[in-house]
Amino acid sequence: MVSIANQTVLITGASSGIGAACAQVFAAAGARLILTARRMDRLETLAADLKTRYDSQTYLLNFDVSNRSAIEPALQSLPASWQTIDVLINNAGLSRGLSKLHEGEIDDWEEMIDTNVKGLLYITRAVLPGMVERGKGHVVNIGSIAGHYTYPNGNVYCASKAAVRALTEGLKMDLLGTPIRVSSVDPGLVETEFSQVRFHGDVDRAATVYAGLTPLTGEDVAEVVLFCVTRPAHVNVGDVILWPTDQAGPTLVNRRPTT
Ligand code: NDP
Ligand code: 8X3
Repeated sequence: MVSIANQTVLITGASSGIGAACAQVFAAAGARLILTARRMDRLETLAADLKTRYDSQTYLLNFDVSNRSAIEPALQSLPASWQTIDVLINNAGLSRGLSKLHEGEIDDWEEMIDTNVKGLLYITRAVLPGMVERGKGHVVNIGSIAGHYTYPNGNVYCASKAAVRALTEGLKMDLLGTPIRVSSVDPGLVETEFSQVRFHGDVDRAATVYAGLTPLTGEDVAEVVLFCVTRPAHVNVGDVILWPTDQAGPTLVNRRPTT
């Protein structure tokens, strides 16, 4: 295992769920963290917690990953001591809606594609040249089982994660001959705010997604991300599919009766 201590790790979507768990796990391992999201109050609370627990150094950036013109200025605003990014965790993402394509909300599609695909591209395009120039870096994309297996009514979300899978593969090819590594961690059901966002704030409907089964936690995913980036330099973990034990397919889950 190679140490991540004092390496600079940029995590998108660190205000919740898997991204916030990555912040915790990487802070515990001694990394310096650039945390990004739209909800700055969440990031501030998280950074204070990381300072108390681990005496972590953090730098917060407030931008929408789908706002192309916001990303370069945000990264350029980093102080010199934060400009060298060693690890980029492309985590920010969301699903909106779960409906047949011919009944889908086009605004929902736009938001998913703009965030999950275009946002990931924008931030990668901004961060990666520095890694290539320095001959050091690792990009970890948070994909999904949805990028491997399409499920009914998942159409556009699944397509966005299939795009992430293609981009991970393409990036690895384009970076061949450089020491830059590219990984994808692709979980099944993880209990976060994901389903609340998918169902536009319907907390009760979101809870039914995880009812009677034991889903993954954000920390389960974060530990695999840490595993990927702490392998020796000659080892590139390409793609990890991470299932809850209670899940064997996107719609094939083991639910115990709830009373
Ligand atoms: P959460 O809703 O808990 O967290 C999503 C994070 O993404 C938040 O921090 C949110 O921050 C950020 N985000 C969303 N849209 C934007 C945007 N336009 N600009 C900047 N940040 C944004 O969900 P998860 O933690 O579950 O999701 C994280 C990733 O994991 C996503 O890519 C998701 O697709 C993927 N995933 C999730 C699974 C699950 O079952 N939960 C399974 C497989 C993959 P803010 O709103 O403050 O901007
Ligand atoms: C999130 C997991 O199965 O809800 O990517 O699409 S799933």
